[in-house]
Amino acid sequence: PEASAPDWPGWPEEARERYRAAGFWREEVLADVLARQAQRRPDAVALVDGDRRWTYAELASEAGAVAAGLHRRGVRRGDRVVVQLPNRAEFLLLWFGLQYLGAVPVHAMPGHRGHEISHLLRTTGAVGYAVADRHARFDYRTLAASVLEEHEELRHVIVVGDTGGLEGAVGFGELRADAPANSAPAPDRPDPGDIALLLLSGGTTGTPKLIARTHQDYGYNARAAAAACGLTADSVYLAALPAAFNFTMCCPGILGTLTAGGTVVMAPSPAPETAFPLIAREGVTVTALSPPMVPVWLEAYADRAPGTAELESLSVLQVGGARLADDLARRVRPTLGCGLQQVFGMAEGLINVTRLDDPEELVCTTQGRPISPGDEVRVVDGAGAPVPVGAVGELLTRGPYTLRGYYRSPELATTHFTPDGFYRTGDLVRLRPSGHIDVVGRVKDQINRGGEKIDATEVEGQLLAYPGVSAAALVAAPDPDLGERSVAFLVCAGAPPTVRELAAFLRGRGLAGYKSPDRIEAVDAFPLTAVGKVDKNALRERSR
Ligand code: J2J
Repeated sequence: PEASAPDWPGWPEEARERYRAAGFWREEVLADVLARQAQRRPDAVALVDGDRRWTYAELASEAGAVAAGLHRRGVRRGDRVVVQLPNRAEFLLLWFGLQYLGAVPVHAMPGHRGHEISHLLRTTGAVGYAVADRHARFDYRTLAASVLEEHEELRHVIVVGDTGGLEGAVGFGELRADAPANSAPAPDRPDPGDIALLLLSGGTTGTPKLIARTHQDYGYNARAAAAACGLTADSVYLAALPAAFNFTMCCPGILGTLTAGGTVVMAPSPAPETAFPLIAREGVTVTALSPPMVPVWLEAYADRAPGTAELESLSVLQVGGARLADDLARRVRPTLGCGLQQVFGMAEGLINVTRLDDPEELVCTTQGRPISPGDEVRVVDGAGAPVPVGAVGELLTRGPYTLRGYYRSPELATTHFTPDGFYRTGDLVRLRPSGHIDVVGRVKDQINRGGEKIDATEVEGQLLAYPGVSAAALVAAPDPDLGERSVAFLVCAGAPPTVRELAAFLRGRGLAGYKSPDRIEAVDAFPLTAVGKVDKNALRERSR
């Protein structure tokens, strides 16, 4: 019997019974996914990183060794560990090591800095923080050193690579070597209804919100997404977007591929120079990109000498995270020679995908339909009343892998959820008669910068700290490459800062770089709506 932890509202008993009876939820934890494959296909390749490879048996044994090392250092079931690692094998070795212990990875993005990491540590009370030594010209050890000082509960800093003498840090290799052979700790098995991982939401309330995903809901998400994407034991998935992203992790991504018994290949970057040779060498069959990379891939492949067949093995290119333009969508199959699958998902749960056998017109112009028969979707007007099929409204959803409330944020229960448990996505959509969804806009105060979500309120709070700035509003402006870029409207005494000055200032405050405004517009005052709020629609018009 899974008692719903006080940290987050789980599903009501009636729904839990329904999801179990329908077979959506199983009496399984995420560690079982790997353990089962290690039994069934011990010698099949599970994971590839550069020249390093792990069979399922090896991956399971490594995860056990990592679990043992963590256990010896005092990490226990239910403990939270913030994981901020690039796409390297260690991401998965640590992730499954934590799963083997029943400990909870908290997914941070590579671009996060002190502001975001401190928030994650504070909100979750994490005992551990895992980083790479250096990645993408940034030294994560300096970040680790600064948060170590501020967070008392943080006892373990794990560094993949060289600890650089950072006090209190343990090297990933050392952690693993600590464990004598066959010393996996006695299983302290979590309940399938327990939290298996914590994901960060795009957020629209001023501080990033966390999403608790349980073993049974995330395990189902992986299975349902793998089925909708046609994954099998022959599938080879290239993890090109950050592994910590819910899309890359589970839709179907890494976990879906392992669920199907396939192979996961870690790509350090989605750039064609890196990804194309990996696809050719490893026989990659499926990968996922965010929309800004699509024209980059199309152009790079069109420029290849005639007859190159680097992408020959690729059968599906998934694209999601932001709206893909129809004309780009139409060029995927003719240029890359593979199928397109649009993915409209969210860390909160609901995943929509176009099916591989959908008519080309739907594949190129819609963002898919829900992956599970248990997904319920409603499209409503501003007053919460359903709109007719074909009309635009806000998408509401509930289902077997969609949250019922944020982690440690009871105050968001009424703003982000309906009384009957539907999550308000903040997305404006139109439903086709086939059930396919067109994403046409949003009501949430967010900028979607090529798939990276920026919470306007959070950044505005930071902008107000800039000397002389008395009011700030961040809005999205259309951008040919990223879809959207951020524009900061500032009311300031004296000359406004330049983009670079502001970026340096925000970096100094520990804010992730992608949240820095792309453009600055100084104004004397903001246009106001009839009720006296900043008229962001008017600002958006002005930013075009
Ligand atoms: C338009 N907007 C989209 C799309 C997401 C799979 C894929 C993406 C995410 C993700 C994810 C969109 N067209 N195809 O978690 O598992 C916008 C919507 C949505 C928000 C969620 C996955 N795909 N979006 O992007 O939690 O506004 O998840 O509500 O980062 O991205 O953002 P996030």
